[in-house]
This record gives sequence, C-alpha cells and structure tokens, in this order.
Amino acid sequence: MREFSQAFLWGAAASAPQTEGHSLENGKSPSTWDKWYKIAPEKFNEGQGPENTSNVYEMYSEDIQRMKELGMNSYRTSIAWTRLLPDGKHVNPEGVAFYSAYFKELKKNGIEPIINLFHFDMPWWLMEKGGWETRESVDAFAFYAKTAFELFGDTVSYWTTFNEPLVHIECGYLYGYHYPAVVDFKRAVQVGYHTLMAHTRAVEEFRNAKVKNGRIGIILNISPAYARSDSKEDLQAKELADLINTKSFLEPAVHGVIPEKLTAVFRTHHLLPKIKVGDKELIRENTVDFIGLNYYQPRRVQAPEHVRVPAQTPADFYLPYDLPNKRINPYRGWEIYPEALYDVAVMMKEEYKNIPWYVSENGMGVAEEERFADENGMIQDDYRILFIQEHLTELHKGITAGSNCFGYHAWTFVDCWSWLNGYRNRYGFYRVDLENHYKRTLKKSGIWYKELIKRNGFDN
Ligand code: BGP
Repeated sequence: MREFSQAFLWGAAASAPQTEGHSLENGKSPSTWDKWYKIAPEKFNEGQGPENTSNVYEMYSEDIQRMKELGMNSYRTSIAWTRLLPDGKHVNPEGVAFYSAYFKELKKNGIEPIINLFHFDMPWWLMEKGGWETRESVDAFAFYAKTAFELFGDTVSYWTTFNEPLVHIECGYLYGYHYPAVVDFKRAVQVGYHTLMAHTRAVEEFRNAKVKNGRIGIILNISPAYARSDSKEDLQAKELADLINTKSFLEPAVHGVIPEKLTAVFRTHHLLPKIKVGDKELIRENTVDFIGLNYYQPRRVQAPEHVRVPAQTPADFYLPYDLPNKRINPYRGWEIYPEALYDVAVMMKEEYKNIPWYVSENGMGVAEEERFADENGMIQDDYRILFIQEHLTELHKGITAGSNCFGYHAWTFVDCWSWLNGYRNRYGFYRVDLENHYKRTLKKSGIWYKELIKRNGFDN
C-alpha cells in the first residue's frame, strides 16, 4: 500500500472568480474578466461568462458539508480583490461578511482553508491605470493583502499571494489569450517584475501582521522542461525554458534572489524591467514558508533554428517539441506524464532547500462528461481516478525519496467555470448542473477520493 503521513493535507482547489458567481452583485466591483465579457462575449465558450459561476456565494455552506462527507481536511480558494475592496481603498461590508462566514465554516468543519489573494482577477479600476504594468499596482496589492490578513488572519493560517503568476503574464502580455491581450515581451517582463514585487510586499505585510501560526507561500504552475535530445542546443533550450518559467519565481520566493542568469539573458535582449532602489533587499528579506505547485503537464522543448537578438518572444529561446506517441488528454490538449511529479519532488528537495511544498492543483478536464453518466446519473469518471492515482504514485515515490511534500489538492471540488473555456471541460468530484440551479451530483471519482482519504493511501 502507498501510505501518506498522518498530517498529509487532502483536499481540492478552486478560485473566487471561477466558483462564487454573483460577480457584479453584493457590492463587488468588476474585474477585467467582467469587463472583457461585456466587451467581447464571443471570446467565451458558448457565451458563458464570469457573472454566474458555480454559485458558491450562496452554496458554500452545503458544499462544505460535501467536503466533510468526503473526508477532506483542507480546501483552497481565493478572495476576489474586487469583492473585498471594490475601489481598492474601502472594504465592502458584504464581502467581509461573506468571506468571514465562509472561512469560519470551513474551520468549524475541520477543513483547513488555504486562502489565495490573486487568481488572474485584476480589478478593472486598476487595469484602467495600467494593471501590473504600473508600479502603483505593487502598493495597491500590498494594501489589499494587509487588509485581508488583518480581517481574516484569526481564522486563516495558510495564505498564498498569487496563483500561477506566469499565466496572467503570458496570457495577458505574450500570447493574447487574456485581457489586455497585448503581445510584447518587454512589457511582459515588466508585468512579471511588478507581480514579483507585489508578492514580495505582501509577504512583508504578512510578517508585520503577525498572523498567529500563520504561514505564507505562493502557488506556481510547474511544467518541468524536457529536451528533445542531449544536443548542446536542445539542452540550452531546456535550461532557458526552466529559467523563464520556473526559476523566475521559485528562486526569489525560496532563495530571495532573482537568478543572475535570467538577468543576464534579459540584459542581452534589452528586456530588463524598471526597478526601484531597495527592491533587491525586499526580495532577499521576504522569502516564503511554503510553496504550492500546480502540475498538469510537462514542457517538451527543442532549440530554435535561429536565436533572434533581441528576442521577441520566448520562442526565440525554446520551441515546443511534439513528442511522438505521447499520452494526451484530448479535451485539453495536454500531455499526461505523471513521472514529472517525481522529478519535481526531487527538484524541490535538492534545489530548494527541501522547503515544505504541496501539490496545489492536479486534475483532468473532460468535455461532455454527461456521456459517462450511468443509469442513476452518476458520472463514471474512471479516467480521472486513473489520472489522480498515477500522479499520486509518482508523488509518493518522491516523498519516499525524502521530498518535503505535505499535501495534495485536486482541481477541483465542484465543476467550475474556466476563463475562456467556460464550463466546457469539467474537473470536479461533483458535477454541476447548469440547467438545474447548479445542482451538485457526486461522481465516481468522489467516492474513490473519499476511500483514498479514509485509508490515507491506496494499493498499487
Ligand atoms: C490552472 C488554473 C485554474 C484552472 C486549471 C484548469 O492553470 O490555476 O484556474 O482553470 O488550470 O485549467 P483550465 O480551466 O484552463 O482547463
């Protein structure tokens, strides 16, 4: 049997914008998602926007009973900045009441809340001033973080600053997927730098707030790079891919320094961001207590034929490599490669001081899941059970090799809304029926997860 430690955190993850719904009500101001949906609804799958997501705003209490029923001892969600501080300065009493009740209810039911501050949801008022491109965003975020720690620090011990900071950088400023859909490497680097400084200032505020038993971390998407071949060029492409996508945030968060090599590469390519005196010290002094890693897929890379100077896009450093015969989740187009989780575990042990870390997201999104419903309406999602079990097997190997991993969170608990994909791909242990007041129905994977938690492991 593969058994995990007694204190292991078992749970699931989600975010405010993807689950709460009521996104323009109860005192909340619009985020860029709300505005973008107004401007360009055709960009969203089947016109499914952020306004009405899984209605957790009204249903959190019954959902928490469902979590308890599965035996979950932890749950991650986020605060919507625009619900807590609609204008960035003054708290919204309805937002405070909602989050306070939500987090207390989790605690009361033995479910440790892990609360994240930013999950791609930039306030519109700040976006109008330039979003993460303006240095003002760093102070605005630090103020928001401080407000959240002061208001909820008595209830919440585990905090994270950002979810996948790379995503709002690359989707918003490199590849045109998210608002403001800019394609400009230099601006992307500036956005990344301000995000890092916002994270750093939030950690500083956290230390000042002296949250009792509090721990703070950051959640990063990890797609470890694997080179097409052992040629010097391909290995260099791999190194640059890891530098840009992994080390850029992991090194400052854990070691308190921006990798020198990254600075050197950006200098050569005239991509260095504007910085402020004192930033270096702030980064050095405000490292994290733990790391969350979202793992879905590896990154296969090969060397580009020519390296342009200055680089216009990360593709000037590394290109995707299409590995023949790879396993793939066809709905999302993502490779399935559980072995990477073992490599990640070893990397955390050997290169990151064996800092406490957890798998903060892992899961499988499948379209038209109703195809798999049995005669009682239960989704027979054996593919999801297999996916999670294979990943846990690799994680367990990593833990046995000494990696300091303290938990596993599946994405997600109840099916949730996903950015431009709306409700196309479903990830939850519970199906959400959009036609029927967001009714939740347990899937087979939920029953399996319950058993796994009860036994604190599985046979294989
Ligand atoms: C992660 C995000 C989540 C979630 C998940 C699934 O990158 O943190 O917000 O959406 O991916 O991906 P998707 O919804 O794009 O299928």
